[in-house]
Amino acid sequence: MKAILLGSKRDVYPGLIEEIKELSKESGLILVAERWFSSRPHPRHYVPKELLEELMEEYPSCDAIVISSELTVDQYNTLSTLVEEKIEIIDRINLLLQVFEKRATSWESKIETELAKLKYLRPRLQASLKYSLQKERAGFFSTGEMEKEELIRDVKKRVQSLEKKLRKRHEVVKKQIRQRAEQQEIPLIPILGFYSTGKTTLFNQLTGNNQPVGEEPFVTMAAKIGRSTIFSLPLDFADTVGITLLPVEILESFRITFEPILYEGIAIITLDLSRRESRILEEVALVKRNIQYITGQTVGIETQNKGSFTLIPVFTKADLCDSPRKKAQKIRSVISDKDSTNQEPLIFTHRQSTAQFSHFTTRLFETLQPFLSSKIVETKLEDVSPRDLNAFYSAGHIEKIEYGKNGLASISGLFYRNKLRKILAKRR
Ligand SMILES: Nc1nc2c(ncn2[C@@H]2O[C@H](COP(=O)(O)OP(=O)(O)OP(=O)(O)O)[C@@H](O)[C@H]2O)c(=O)[nH]1
Ligand SMILES: [Mg+2]
Repeated sequence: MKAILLGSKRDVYPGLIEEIKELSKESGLILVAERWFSSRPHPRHYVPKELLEELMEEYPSCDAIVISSELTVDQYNTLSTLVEEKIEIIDRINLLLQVFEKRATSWESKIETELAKLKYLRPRLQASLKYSLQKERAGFFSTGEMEKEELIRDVKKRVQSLEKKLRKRHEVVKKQIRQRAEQQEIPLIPILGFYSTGKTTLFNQLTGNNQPVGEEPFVTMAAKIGRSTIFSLPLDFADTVGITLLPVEILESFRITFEPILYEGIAIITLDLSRRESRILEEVALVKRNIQYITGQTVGIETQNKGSFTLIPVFTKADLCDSPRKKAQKIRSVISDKDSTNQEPLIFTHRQSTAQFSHFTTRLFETLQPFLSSKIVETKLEDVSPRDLNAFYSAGHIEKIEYGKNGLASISGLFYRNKLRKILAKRR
């Protein structure tokens, strides 16, 4: 399908022009032209009328118009009328939902996508009914209107039923994940970020998983938890669905994907160094906004303020960038809420040498450790009987062990606080 991409330079989302192009490609649209007009979007038809007429003349065989932002219901309807409904009008949200639909394979992601689609459709249907009713004499319904009324009622019912299903599932998932956390006492660190920023690639490498990766947007459509045993202590990570700008009511449909795994108050955010700096900064702002919406917590980058959600930036795809360290340092100095950021940024590349990867994981652990201090304790214990040693090994990482003349050991290392507490209680 041939399409023209249209947007206002004054619209709030200028850094992610690449995103709309990637999504268009993913939806099978061939962009034959793009125009960025400098006026504000028109309140009734978004695109200036003259520009629209000019383009219709220039590209008579075009099948669709892609609008880089979300259209209001009124803008959508007026614009459709202006092109005499011969050309499909696709706004950014519609485009995103098309991609989600293509990607959704699990029960959960299918339900989430259908709900999001219906929520997008409902006000548009209502507006379209109102519009047709205005043209009719009051009190008279033609068959078309009756059908529309019925359709709106059906959509409402379906939305309610899907919401109920998701709420139930949400409760189950949340309970399962919390139980898992309580039993295992190992922190869960989600890897968040925009689509195609290398979340799954990082997750696979940290946990030894083999989840699908790919250049296309939204390859991952459901969260996946995996354990990493390459650090001093075992750590759990969660691969997640890419984040992007979504209107709140649509974001709500995807709550179940994120909310149950965001309980630790800390996450990694992957930032693709091959993207433009302005795009990366916008991605950071949007990820922060989404987490804030979902968790109700304020979100900071590398902050240690109590009660606030912390994001640890990991810069990815360094091999696709000329001076990755310089770029990462610059971005970090803008986004970080930490007082001093003299440490080097965390940089990850998929084909790092073993030594580079080991350096990365050491640095990652050092960065995460202070945030997990309520769970991890560094301690030294005297007079440990050799028969208790196994229990200590399973509670953490013994760095040093020394035997005294009495046959008892003194050990020091890093331990999970709760596990240690349980062992010590048994010894008493
Ligand atoms: N050159 C290069 N490519 C990378 C690197 N890391 C990931 N990629 C590629 O980037 C693409 C996206 O990687 P993914 O790990 O699937 O990204 P994601 O963030 O999980 O993407 P979604 O699941 O779609 O949200 C894939 O084609 C990867 O092979 C890297 O360090 N260097
Ligand atoms: Mg992925």
